[in-house]
Amino acid sequence: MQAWIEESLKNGELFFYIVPAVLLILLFIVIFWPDKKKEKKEEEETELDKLIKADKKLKAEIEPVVENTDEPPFKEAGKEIQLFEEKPEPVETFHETSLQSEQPEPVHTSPETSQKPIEPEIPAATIKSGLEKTKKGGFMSRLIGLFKNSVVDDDLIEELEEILYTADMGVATVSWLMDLVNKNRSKFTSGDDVKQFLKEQIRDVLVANHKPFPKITEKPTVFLMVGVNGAGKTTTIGKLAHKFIAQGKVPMLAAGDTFRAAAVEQLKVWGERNNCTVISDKDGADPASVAFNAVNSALSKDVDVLLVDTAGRLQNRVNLMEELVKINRVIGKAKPGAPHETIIVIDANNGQNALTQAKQFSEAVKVTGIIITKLDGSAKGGVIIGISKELGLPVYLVGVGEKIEDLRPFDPNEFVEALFE
Ligand SMILES: Nc1nc2c(ncn2[C@@H]2O[C@H](COP(=O)(O)OP(=O)(O)OP(=O)(O)O)[C@@H](O)[C@H]2O)c(=O)[nH]1
Ligand SMILES: [Mg+2]
Repeated sequence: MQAWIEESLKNGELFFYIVPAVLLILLFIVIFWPDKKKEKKEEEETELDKLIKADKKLKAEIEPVVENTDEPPFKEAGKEIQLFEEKPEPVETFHETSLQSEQPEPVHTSPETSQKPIEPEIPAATIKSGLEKTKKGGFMSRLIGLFKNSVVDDDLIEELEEILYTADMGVATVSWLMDLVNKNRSKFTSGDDVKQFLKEQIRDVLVANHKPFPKITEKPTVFLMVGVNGAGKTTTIGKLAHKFIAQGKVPMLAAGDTFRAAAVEQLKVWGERNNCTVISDKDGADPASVAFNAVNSALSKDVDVLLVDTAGRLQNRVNLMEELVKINRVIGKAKPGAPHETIIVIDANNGQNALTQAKQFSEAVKVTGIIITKLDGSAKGGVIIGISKELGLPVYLVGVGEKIEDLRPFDPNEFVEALFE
């Protein structure tokens, strides 16, 4: 070997052939030696590509479901959470392990989905919002159209009468209004004059019969709530208790509806919501005795207002109306002068039947005022005009929704302005 090296050195082969050949081989080795790190990185990238594709596929499956919903946006957020909870494993591992740095779109940490859905601020219902249906779908939309006429002719007067008969005011109130219109016809030069005239007549009759909701003068002031089935008596009691508490008063509730199995429970729920005492007995107990015990209990405690619930009853059921007379009498025995107010609760949807209800309940017990419920769900807001005109009873409050705060004082001016706006 040594001899060969010496020989090569001498004849110059070592530098011309052998050394360059060795260097060349080394160069090849350096170039083509497998790069483990690079290979590993490439493998990771391929894995990442797979995961990104999987992510896109998953989103494509989810998004159409969310877009198609008619729910408001806060519910969509809720739905997103629901959907991801329904497919927990693949989604969670996927986002936690591989996509966090590449695609910062984590499902569980995004502001829309990681927090609980935020309830949008729903503005409190008002008489105006409660009249929406009466205005859009009821008689008022037709009346407003009629008032746009520039000429007051026989056709207009005829149509006016026809529309008023559909307004749930009752025949007597329509006749009274039409008499006034006919007497003053020469004064009207346009449909708008008729509108202003009608508006003022209605305002006058509502204002004349108006009384604000009574003040608490005695301890306990007793309110007896009456009305047909499903009118909203129990719900209104819950809303009233809430109002009294807001005024710093102490209310007590009496479960005088012992007829319907779930009625006592329903009142107890309102009692819990308002954190106030509910006096009750077992189902089927005598409602008059419940009312009697409740008044005595309210007298012995520092209670400002006792709200007595009663079972819904049809005004033409004689025995049920007699039961109401008994409840009324027994309350008076427990506290002379009570009940201070007997309020008939009327569902606005009953339309003209509300007049019959109010009349017949008034014949059995001395009704002192009216609460109209469900104005928000009814196109028959005109019933308030008929009740006021025919019965001369004050409409104290109006229910404009199912929530605890959806009970508004009835303001005749606010009502008329909202109706004719
Ligand atoms: N939209 C709307 N719903 C109301 C209003 N007042 C009551 N309700 C609903 O009307 C339904 C009947 O209400 P209740 O309070 O149970 O009626 P009730 O007169 O006590 O019924 P009975 O005890 O069966 O005679 C419930 O679903 C209430 O949520 C209101 O002002 N607006
Ligand atoms: Mg009830």
